[in-house]
Amino acid sequence: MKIQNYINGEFINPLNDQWLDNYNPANGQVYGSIPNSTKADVELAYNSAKNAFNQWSNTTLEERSRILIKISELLESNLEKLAKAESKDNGKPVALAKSVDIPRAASNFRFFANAITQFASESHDSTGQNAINYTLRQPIGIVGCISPWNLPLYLFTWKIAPALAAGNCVIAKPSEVTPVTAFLLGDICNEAGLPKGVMNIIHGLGTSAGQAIVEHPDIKAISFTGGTSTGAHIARTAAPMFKKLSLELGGKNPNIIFGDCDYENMLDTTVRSSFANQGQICLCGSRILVESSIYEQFKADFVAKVKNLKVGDPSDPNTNLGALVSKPHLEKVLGYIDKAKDENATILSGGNQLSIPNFEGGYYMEPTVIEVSSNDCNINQEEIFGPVVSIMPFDSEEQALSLANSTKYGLSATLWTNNLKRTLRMSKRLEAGIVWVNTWMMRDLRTPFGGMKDSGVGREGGFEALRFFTEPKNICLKY
Ligand code: TXE
Repeated sequence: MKIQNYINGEFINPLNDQWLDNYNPANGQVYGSIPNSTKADVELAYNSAKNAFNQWSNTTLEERSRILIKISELLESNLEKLAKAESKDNGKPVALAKSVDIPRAASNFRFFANAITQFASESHDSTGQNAINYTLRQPIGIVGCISPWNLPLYLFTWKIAPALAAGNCVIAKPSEVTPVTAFLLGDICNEAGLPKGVMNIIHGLGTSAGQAIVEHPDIKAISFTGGTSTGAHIARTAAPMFKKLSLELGGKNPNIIFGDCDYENMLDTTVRSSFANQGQICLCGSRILVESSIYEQFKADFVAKVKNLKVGDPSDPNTNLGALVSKPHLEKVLGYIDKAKDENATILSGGNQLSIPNFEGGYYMEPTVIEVSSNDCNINQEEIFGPVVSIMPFDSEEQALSLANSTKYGLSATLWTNNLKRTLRMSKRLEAGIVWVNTWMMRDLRTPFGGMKDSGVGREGGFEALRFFTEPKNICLKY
């Protein structure tokens, strides 16, 4: 499969004619090539976006909304094809792509198509001064959207949809590891009637194509989801140009379980929050903290469930975990198991690479549960981003809070308890952008999404995303 850049509504080769291999994680085989784009390709995309901006930013909201809804419908009608493509590119189970990734991409477009028609700005009657102040929310212009490989189309569209809805033109770069569904989106945009140049998709490495987007002086806002160190690098690069930044970065999320919770629901959801998408979701609860009174029971029940998870062929509907996204990533995750052993942690389940019959070259790994005695170890402090969770006990609410907050990250936290007062107390004090109580990863697209501390800056979702992708201008009118 030959992937091309999508610029000005057309599919074109990179100007340097250089290409990168694209791998199928399920079997480790190369199955396609993608452009190794550079600054010159970004410049071409920028010029096409610039030419399109005047028309798009002046298109009526009804028309913008109609086109975005059409994109959403086309994503839905291509569900099967897109889900298979996502699975082949990323290694995730087809069933997961079909039930989560692709429907969510369609929802992103539908949601922001509607949200923009409800996006109001403020006005103030400046009493006693014979003046009215009102605020215009204007599109920023040309914006950059850079997304990761774990939820490829889901996160790509999470940025693009609000950017377009707000009237911007976009230069977007999917991860070089998972470019295919972003490539397929180009055709869908054309079919939906999105004017040429409004959306441009550049493929290639972060250090060249991504860096060129961030360095471009006239791309005034960057929405980025990815690793914390890459986010820090982007912030340093963008700072002298005073770009608007929204950075959604890593997590090391606590999953805090009290003895008074609804046990069966907690157990099933904790298996999911630990290993969904092979543990490669920034929201996965990778540090499980359990009240001492139920610790031994939880340990036995959880490990038994984890041992029953099926790892293998992503196209098999019974598969729970597919392949990890790439060989380097698998090696990185396995490296953390070695670190855990060095730190005398106890591997309760898994810990090894897996060879699956007929998929021998694939990047598979056993779902892994590690018991730790301290929160200071590597596996409790660093984002592993794979099918690896740690468990440890706590004795009191205060200790649970202290353990939960003792990492540099602050993306999400999950709390399992039926005690209302404790819920209110703890939710307030947890250092996280999102707190789930008695559930996990239940999303309402109207809510703000993002993290504290090293998990990023800014919030996306709902009107927060539309605020990010617009420039507020105050107009003071004296009468
Ligand atoms: O991410 P990168 P990587 C975490 C996770 C993972 C680690 C590294 O812990 O192990 O990050 O993953 C582009 N200028 N998350 O290396 O590098 C890159 O091409 C502009 C958490 O894959 O952050 C890709 O499109 N762009 C996470 C995107 O950034 C650059 C999801 C993300 O890649 C760039 C993924 C540069 N200089 C990984 N360098 C989450 N928060 O959900 C890279 N890119």
